[in-house]
Amino acid sequence: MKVIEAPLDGSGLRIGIVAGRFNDFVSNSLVTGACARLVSLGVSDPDIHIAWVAGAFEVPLAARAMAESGRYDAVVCLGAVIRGETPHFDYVAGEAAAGIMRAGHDTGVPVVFGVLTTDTVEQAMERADVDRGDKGADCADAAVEMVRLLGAIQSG
Ligand code: INI
Repeated sequence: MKVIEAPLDGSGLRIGIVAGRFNDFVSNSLVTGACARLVSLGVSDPDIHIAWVAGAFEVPLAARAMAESGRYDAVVCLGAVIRGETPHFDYVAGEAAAGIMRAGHDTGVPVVFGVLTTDTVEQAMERADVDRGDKGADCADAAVEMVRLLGAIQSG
């Protein structure tokens, strides 16, 4: 038996981040946590590019464009869809999740899902806060791990 190693080593990687401005008080925390973790994993700051879009609904298209560009090893998608604030929560959240997954599957580039879907603002803040849930950092870990895992699988 062999476990395929996927070290959390971000050195030399170029990472795209797509973030939704809607509920930007949440997205800002997610972006802060993701960038801090990427740098601590060895990604150099100039190799992290952030694209802001209007909201979660727009995230998949920008993520796909980044993935297709060939300029990024992985794309981290961040945002917050909060049920209390919208009757079309299910459409926005569902389309964002499906589109983000498709962007990754269609391009072969890891595209990580960090769009929070919560019932309340408090839940979203708790998950995004760098001193509590730090979901942005989790997504940074997932992105680097997936790049290294796919590389290890491909190289045998
Ligand atoms: N976008 C979000 O990212 N989060 C939300 O909670 C949200 N709500 O509440 O509607 C939201 N809507 C905007 C949507 O993502 C698009 O930007 C907009 O519909 C324009 O296409």
